[in-house]
Amino acid sequence: MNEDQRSLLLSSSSRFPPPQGVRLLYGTAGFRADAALLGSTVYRVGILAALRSLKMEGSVIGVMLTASHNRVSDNGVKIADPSGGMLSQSWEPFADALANAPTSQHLLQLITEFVEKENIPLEGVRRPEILLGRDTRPSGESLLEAAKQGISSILGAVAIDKGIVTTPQLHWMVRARNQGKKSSELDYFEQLSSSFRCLIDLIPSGSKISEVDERLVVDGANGVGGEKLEVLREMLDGMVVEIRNSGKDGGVLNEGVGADYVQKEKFAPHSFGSQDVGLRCASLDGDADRLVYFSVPSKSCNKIDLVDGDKILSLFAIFIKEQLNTFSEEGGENMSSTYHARLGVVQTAYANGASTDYLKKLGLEVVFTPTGVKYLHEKAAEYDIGIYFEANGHGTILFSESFLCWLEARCGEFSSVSKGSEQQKAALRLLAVSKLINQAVGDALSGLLLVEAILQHMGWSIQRWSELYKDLPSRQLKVKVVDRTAVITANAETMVVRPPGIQEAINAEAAKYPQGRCFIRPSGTEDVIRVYAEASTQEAADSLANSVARLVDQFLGFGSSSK
Ligand code: 16G
Ligand code: MG
Repeated sequence: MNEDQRSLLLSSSSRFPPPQGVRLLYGTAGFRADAALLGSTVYRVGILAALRSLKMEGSVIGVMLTASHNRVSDNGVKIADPSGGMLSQSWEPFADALANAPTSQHLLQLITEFVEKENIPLEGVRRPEILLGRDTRPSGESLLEAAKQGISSILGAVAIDKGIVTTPQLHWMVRARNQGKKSSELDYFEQLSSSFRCLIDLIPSGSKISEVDERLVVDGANGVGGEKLEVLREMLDGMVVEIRNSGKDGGVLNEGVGADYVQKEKFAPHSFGSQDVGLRCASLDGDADRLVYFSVPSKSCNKIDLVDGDKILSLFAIFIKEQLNTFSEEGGENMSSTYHARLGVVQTAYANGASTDYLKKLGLEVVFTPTGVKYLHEKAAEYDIGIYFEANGHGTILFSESFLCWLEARCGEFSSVSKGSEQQKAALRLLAVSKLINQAVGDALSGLLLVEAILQHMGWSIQRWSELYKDLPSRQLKVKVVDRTAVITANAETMVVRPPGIQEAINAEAAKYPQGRCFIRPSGTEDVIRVYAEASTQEAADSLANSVARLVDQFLGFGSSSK
């Protein structure tokens, strides 16, 4: 590292001293904390992003300022790699070390060692480029400044501010830019709206939905998703969408609103209620990378019928499978080449057991990974079509390059020999899905449009969709413990290997209840252990969750060390 670079780093970092007595971790999806603590972390992430760009031969890297569904006083920062996916896990320890370096000297030493170890061409010819995005949090603006300072403390690095965007928009832009494709926000909206239109135009003529089902009401969590959906709505003629909680009417981000609230509490969000009985409703989270649907079944209470990520996954899987089946039906063998597309479904331990049974009965290959998009995404990318969803509503569908090439070729072939055939329509639909659904990360806006297109295609109401299977009752709890890192899990978080003895105790509890299933895991975003239980009745699920929470407290709680 040359002298100019050293002194630049030393002088700029002295303006962003780290907070005292706080240890910040990159966690499941980036750093998250009270916004007041994050200035130095965001500045340092700016440095890391510039180094990552240099390491990746000048590819564009993304930095997103958001704390998703957390309260408005929090904020966070995460990094998008050149593919648009999450930062490579191999760099996470460096991110942790960087965030926690106590002084500018320590910081400089860490960077120098890392640059050497990773062979990062600091004085090369490349100009690292970083796309910056932020959600609607008031702290976003000053943290943006910190990120810019971090980026410009690597000589030659350039920050490009994309303003207020959803998390998936930023990931999409990074991916598109690195692929040499059009990558502006308008391009994003145009791609979504034109592929949606294509799916609608290909709806079989017999499919009809009733008038009441034409209307969709969306809860924008008082975050960035609502305002972006308003723009998108202008480009979608014929879609009736009402947007509430768009943040304009004084509502607070994520307070009693949003996908996380709706999914965990199973209550209608603020400004939804008895006037909405029977309507199809959807809820986004604060940065619009999660989507759940719901309906209000009766006027008498605020309880909802939740249609979660598992059911979105099931809807997508049915539709994709229907299209793939068309290729093997009569006439399909006339194609010049066949392609046995591998379709896979990826879930986590939080997936409702009823959804997994349902998907397996459809004949689908279902695999499990630990919680966190980076794990699900990586697994889904192993298939020609990999559909992944967390129950909380984060998910997407990934298409392999080779399958897309095959589809493109088939479309060309069909248009000369069997124009208008079912096979051609199926190929066109799958291509449209691959353009509509975000290939970089789960995206509530593109997911919403795909759900809407498929429901119209099937002629289904939300009630018909919800009845695909009946969720097993479940309960989630969290328990404060002395040290959550003492819990080590295995088998996609379905069993605990440490501390010894606790898994046997959990098994013994679960065995007491019909269809009882329970697991615990350390949260990656909060300092707690999470407990998930499901069983054949709500009372049983509650009771199982409570007894396992007590076990967690006995083994790991504040009284545990003296026992
Ligand atoms: C983050 C993850 C989400 C996961 C959640 C779990 C990403 C982009 N987001 O929000 O996938 O479900 O954390 O939180 O990876 P927890 O570890 O606190 O339960
Ligand atoms: Mg989110």
